Amino acid sequence: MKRALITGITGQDGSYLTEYLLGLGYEVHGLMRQTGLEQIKGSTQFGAPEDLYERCVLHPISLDNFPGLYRLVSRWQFDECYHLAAASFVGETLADGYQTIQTNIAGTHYLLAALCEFQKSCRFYFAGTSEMFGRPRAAPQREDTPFMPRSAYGISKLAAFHLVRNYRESQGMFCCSGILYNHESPRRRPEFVTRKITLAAARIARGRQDKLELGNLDARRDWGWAPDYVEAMHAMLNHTSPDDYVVATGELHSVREICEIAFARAGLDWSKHVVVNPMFHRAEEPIPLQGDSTKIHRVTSWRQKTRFNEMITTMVDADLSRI
Ligand code: G4F
Repeated sequence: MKRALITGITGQDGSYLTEYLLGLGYEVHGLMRQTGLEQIKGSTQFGAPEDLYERCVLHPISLDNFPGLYRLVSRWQFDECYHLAAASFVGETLADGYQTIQTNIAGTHYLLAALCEFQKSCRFYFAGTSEMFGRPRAAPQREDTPFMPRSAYGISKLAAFHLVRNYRESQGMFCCSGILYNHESPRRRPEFVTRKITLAAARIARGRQDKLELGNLDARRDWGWAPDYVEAMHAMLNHTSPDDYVVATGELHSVREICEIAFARAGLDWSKHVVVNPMFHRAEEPIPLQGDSTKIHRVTSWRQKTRFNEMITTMVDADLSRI
């Protein structure tokens, strides 16, 4: 039986990856913060199965607890480590980004250093992001497109990405980074725009809310389905050699399109409920974040299965049934 360690196990991706790996017969271990069970209850409110974490071995160690990480990795042998934990909200200013930069870079370095010391053969996945491209010079972006991060989050992820590459090249470790574009699901936290919209559509349909305030309706992103993307992470670590891969749909859609699909699914006219609030506005780049996944398609059998419309309607249905 293979044993995997997941950091960020209670997040959207961590919960889907846990289900996927348990289904493949893995023994799954997860890192969580000391706040313990309360945090787990918090994550199940977004729709992970109630007993999911009872089927795992949980370790209450935060990423800044280097002695704790060191002890864990010296005691347990892991076949695969999925490093998903991160401070992950893009909409903060650089001046407020100290915590993001500290957590995302140092946490990755701690974990890699401990694995390198005690179990170099453990395969390591790092959750990179399209935010590393930030202000891209060309679209669609591929693995060789120059990085130009424009947020504390993107900068921290890019620094960690280079750490991962260095452990691969200088220490010979099996380290991969997935450069994942936006990926969504009913377990997405409501501060992200897809879930903010699907939840509001459901609440308005149920008479719990009247208006939804959004930023730029013309903002476009390459949005994929989170359960598909965790399968890409596993495919990378189970390939014959380590590398970095863009994981994206290659399609662009706008915030307005999400509103149209989500509100229609809830039986509503979006234009009667959505209002623009400049407080949520973020400057959009002239060249969009749009990924080219040719490489992972060529090298592994991974394919995206769920399309944009289905993703949004599934999220609305989940929110309608929860309210
Ligand atoms: O849902 P978002 O907040 O996601 P964002 O900023 O693209 O970040 C997500 O994807 C990244 C790429 O994979 C990850 F690195 C990151 O961790 C996270 O998962 O915003 C999406 C778009 C943006 O263009 C934003 O300006 O929606 C636009 N938007 C328009 N109105 C809004 C709103 N975003 C939010 N959160 N709230 C609004 O009212």
